Amino acid sequence: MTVRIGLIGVGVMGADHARTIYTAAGGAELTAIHDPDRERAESVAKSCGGARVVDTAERLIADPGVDAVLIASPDATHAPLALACIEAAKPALVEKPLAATLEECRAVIAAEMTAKRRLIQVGFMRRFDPGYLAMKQALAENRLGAPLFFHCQHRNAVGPDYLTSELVIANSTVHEIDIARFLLDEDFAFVSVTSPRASRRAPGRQPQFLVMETKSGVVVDVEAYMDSAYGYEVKGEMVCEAGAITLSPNPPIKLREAGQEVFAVEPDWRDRFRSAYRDQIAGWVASIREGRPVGSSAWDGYAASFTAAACIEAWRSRTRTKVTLADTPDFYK
Ligand code: ISE
Repeated sequence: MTVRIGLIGVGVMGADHARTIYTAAGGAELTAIHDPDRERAESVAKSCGGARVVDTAERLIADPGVDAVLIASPDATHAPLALACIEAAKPALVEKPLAATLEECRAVIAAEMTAKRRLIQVGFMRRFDPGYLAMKQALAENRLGAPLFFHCQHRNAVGPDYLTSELVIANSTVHEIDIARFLLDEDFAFVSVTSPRASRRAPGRQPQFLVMETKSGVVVDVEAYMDSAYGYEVKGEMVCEAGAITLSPNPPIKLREAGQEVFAVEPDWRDRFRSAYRDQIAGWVASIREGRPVGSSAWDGYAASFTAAACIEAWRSRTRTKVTLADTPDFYK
């Protein structure tokens, strides 16, 4: 069975997903596209095999020729569209964050539980990155003993204008929150956040430094700097009792030239996580065909946003803040 995918939103990320489905997703085809900017939708459709352009997101979801929906529209639309997909009993891959508010996250979870079907996957693509997967495997083998620290760095070359100090947490470090939960298989108990002064390149937002303590006592720290100027970079090192596991830099080659050793740094996350995005879509398509969920669930999306909200509270109050997330419901285990 070929999974016929409808794509909502073809901005930066949506257009990239369209190309990934068109060029790399076996067993799936891009059948329909909706974007409020019709011209943009038509141009992406043309470059990706000629998918139909549909007038509204609601029509695309209801379209009998669409088996599953990829939601890559602005954050505020994620929850209403995810709810419409659950109502139509269609699986949906929702770009992160799951919703713009925690209340909306809870509404998506409640709808899925009422429907008694796991239909929502959240686009935390790092769970499909070969580096993080190898790290998870190494932890599972337990040769290095228990994890103690997880040091993370997350740098973007240039943050968008709308990115506030709070969004550095809710929009960017939410990736570290999700990947730490995935790798360590547990939730956070306490979080603290502090920030250096804003860079003169982006006076409107501060970089963030998060220290998050898991329930079993692992310390996860994240430096998040969205205006590094030099490129996009994500680092991770898991320090265990008897060794450490470090993500290798992504590029396959280094150059020695004119007295220097250099390697290229990707301009943004689409190149850095190219294979993760591809494997995420392939995993989603396979999960639809086989009827078993993969990747981040709606609960994982909620847990990440809930923890991010606790971090924002900790940043504003300058205090170590308790994370009061409920236990994962059995439905999501
Ligand atoms: C962006 O929205 C993403 O999702 C990227 O993966 C992340 O690294 C970046 O910081 C975000 O702004």
